[in-house]
Amino acid sequence: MSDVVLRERDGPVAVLTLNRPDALNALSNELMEQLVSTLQELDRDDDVRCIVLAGNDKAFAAGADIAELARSSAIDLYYQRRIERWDAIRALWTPLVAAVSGYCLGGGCELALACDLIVASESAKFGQPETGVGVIPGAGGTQRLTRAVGKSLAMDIILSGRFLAADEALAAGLVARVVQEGEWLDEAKRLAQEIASKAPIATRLAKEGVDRAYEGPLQLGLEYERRLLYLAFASEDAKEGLNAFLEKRKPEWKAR
Ligand code: DAK
Repeated sequence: MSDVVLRERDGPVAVLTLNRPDALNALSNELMEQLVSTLQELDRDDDVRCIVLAGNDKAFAAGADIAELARSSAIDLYYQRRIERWDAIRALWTPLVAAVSGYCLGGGCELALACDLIVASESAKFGQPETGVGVIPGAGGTQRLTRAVGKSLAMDIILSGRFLAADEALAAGLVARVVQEGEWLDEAKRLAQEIASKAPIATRLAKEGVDRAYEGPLQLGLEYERRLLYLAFASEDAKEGLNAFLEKRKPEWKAR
């Protein structure tokens, strides 16, 4: 594969690293295509139980590639099927941890928000500065950011273009964990291994349940959750997990 997305594997955890450091990992069409096809390939591999998506110390990603946007028409973007790629990320079964250091802006912030949770360095800066270049957040930013941090702060970030520091992002509920500079990737990998060690089917169903809470009204979410619970309860892994606890041993997951 091209080197704009690097890939490594540590047991059940895959780590993908965005690799356009000279452009602060701006999300070019090529990068997004590679990223989504790699994610889909990993998602089909039952042995991959969690994926970490990382940038580098200076940037997770500073947004869509502005040079590319500047020379594209709306119809070009439409034909490039850009929106479908974002839908494909939303459809992944495998839990996705964003590991963020430095700039996480525009489409980069939307990409982190499309992951299941964010681990951030103290140096991380989140923002949706699109109106500063004449566009708006178009890959879920007006929706996901608003749900994550509430209307007032989302309006502030989106309309003023100001960057949110990591501690503010933590207080607002945008990120799950903030760690010291230099620790962000290790922490994300540790967390991914922890997620990967849990019962696979239950993990997938729990993720789906949280997504429903995030995406729809409460009553529908509660009904959805009940169905997910019965499905999880019917798995062999549920019997194994419950019995292992009672027998004071480590469970052996079969993903059945
Ligand atoms: N695109 C392309 N190149 C970028 C870039 C970007 N978003 N951000 C930075 N770069 C490049 C710079 O041009 C520079 O390249 P050289 O001049 O060295 O060749 C290099 O990265 C280093 O950047 P700076 O020299 O600017 O570095 P500084 O430390 O001075 O400033 C900065 C860092 C992050 C504050 C600054 O680079 C900046 O403001 N960047 C732009 C941030 C921004 O406005 N992002 C929002 C872009 S709009 C869509 C879905 C999503 C979107 C669109 C469509 N569809 C589904 C259709 C999303 C839109 C956006 O994200």
